Amino acid sequence: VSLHRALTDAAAAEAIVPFYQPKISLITGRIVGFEALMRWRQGPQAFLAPGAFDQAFQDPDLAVLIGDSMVRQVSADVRNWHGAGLDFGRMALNLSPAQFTHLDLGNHLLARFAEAKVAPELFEVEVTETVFLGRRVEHVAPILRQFYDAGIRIALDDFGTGYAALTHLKQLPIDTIKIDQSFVEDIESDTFDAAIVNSVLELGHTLGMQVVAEGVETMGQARFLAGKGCEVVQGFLYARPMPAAHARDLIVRES
Ligand code: G
Ligand code: G
Ligand code: MN
Ligand code: NA
Repeated sequence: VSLHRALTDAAAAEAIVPFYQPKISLITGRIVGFEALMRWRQGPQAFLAPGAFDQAFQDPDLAVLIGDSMVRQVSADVRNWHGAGLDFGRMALNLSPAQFTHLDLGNHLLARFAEAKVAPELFEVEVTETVFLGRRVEHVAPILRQFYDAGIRIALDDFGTGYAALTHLKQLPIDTIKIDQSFVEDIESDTFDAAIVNSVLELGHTLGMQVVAEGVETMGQARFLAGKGCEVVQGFLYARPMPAAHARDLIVRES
């Protein structure tokens, strides 16, 4: 079967599942939120990351199908955790350009949250700069405003790797900037990366935004980031993305 067909079937069978990776405060050491990341279940212990199948996302219908399946499953997990009185901070959902262009996404996402009986205030959405390409920004801006007004936070993902349009920071209701892991990797040895990270932290903080560093793998990187005033980090140093049951255990243990 083709990859496209296999993924369509997988989405219908809910075999594309969310894994969860915590975001950690460098100030308190505590979990301040999670990011939901899709994984394709191949067997009881075998999961594929999206890099292995994301070329199929060129088809917007498939991207929407899988994105919506993720939204439903993540909402159900959030409902479960919140209903049990667990404090996990905010749950971040990645949204792709296809979800913005092929759906009435503003109303759709809020309807999904209502169906699952979860408050929008429990969520953050992560968008990359690719959702603003061309003149899409005119379509996307009011949707982000609708999310923002409903209490959902907005994060700009992979910051600095795309069309670094600083005008987006000015025009859109952005709460959080996520520094891409490519800038974090060599932060201790590469003076360009260090300067870029430092500038993004300063820019974000001056604008009243939270700045999250991604891909933190070593204590050295974490210390460096803390020294530059970064408050929130995410990466293998703290935890890899994990299945829902493990994330729940982690929240119970840490609270
Ligand atoms: O988990 P991993 O680092 O392999 O994710 C790779 C990419 O896939 C990331 O850029 C991430 O934004 C994207 N991605 C992961 N989960 C989702 C999801 O649920 N929906 C969308 N639209 N993109 C996702
Ligand atoms: O594009 P986005 O930032 O949404 O994708 C995050 C991706 O980064 C996920 O696929 C996740 O599995 C991966 N990731 C998370 N933490 C680390 C890390 O510390 N190191 C590396 N190499 N990848 C990471
Ligand atoms: Mn992300
Ligand atoms: Na990223």
